[in-house]
Amino acid sequence: MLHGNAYYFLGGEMFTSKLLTLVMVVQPGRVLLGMKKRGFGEGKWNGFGGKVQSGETIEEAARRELLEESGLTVDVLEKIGNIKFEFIGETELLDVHVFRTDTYNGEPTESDEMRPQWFDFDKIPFSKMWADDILWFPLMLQKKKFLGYFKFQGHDIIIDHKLEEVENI
Ligand code: 6U4
Repeated sequence: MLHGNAYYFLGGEMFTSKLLTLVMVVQPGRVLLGMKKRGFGEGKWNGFGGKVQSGETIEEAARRELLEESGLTVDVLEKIGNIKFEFIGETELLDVHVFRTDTYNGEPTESDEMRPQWFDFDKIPFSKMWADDILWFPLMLQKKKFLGYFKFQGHDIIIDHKLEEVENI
């Protein structure tokens, strides 16, 4: 199924939404993150992902972005979360589809956009990550599925959020 950008009405205001992917590569006791070298989220450690292009499915986009940014391919990508982000003053919501994989092919390789590094679960650098990550990473690491909504003021402050574990996504 192909997906496009959607329109929402919230509190009488019209929002558009942009589809994005985020892939978390997990191994026993550690997770692969990338230091974002440019663009949205520059200077933060994050999973691998980006915008869904027209003509590709969300999962195809997730695989493409993972390969472009980390050099890895995967056999199984499990869909584990969906998070919507609102930024005060902006009418575009980010609709981020989160995947987890526990096996991968290749070696993590630095790209123009990302510098990959493994982090032990007890050394995840949350202070240098998006502020929402510390809230949903515990669910992701326990293989729980979740839906989230975060409202940001600027790029660092969360002023409202909802996060729920779900059975199916
Ligand atoms: P290009 O087209 O390369 O300039 P850019 O504007 O850098 O893209 P892109 O495509 O890398 O953005 O997408 C942003 C990535 O950041 C996606 O993988 C989604 C992820 N992301 C955005 N907000 C996030 C947040 N609050 N928490 C998080 N990941 C987030 O963990």
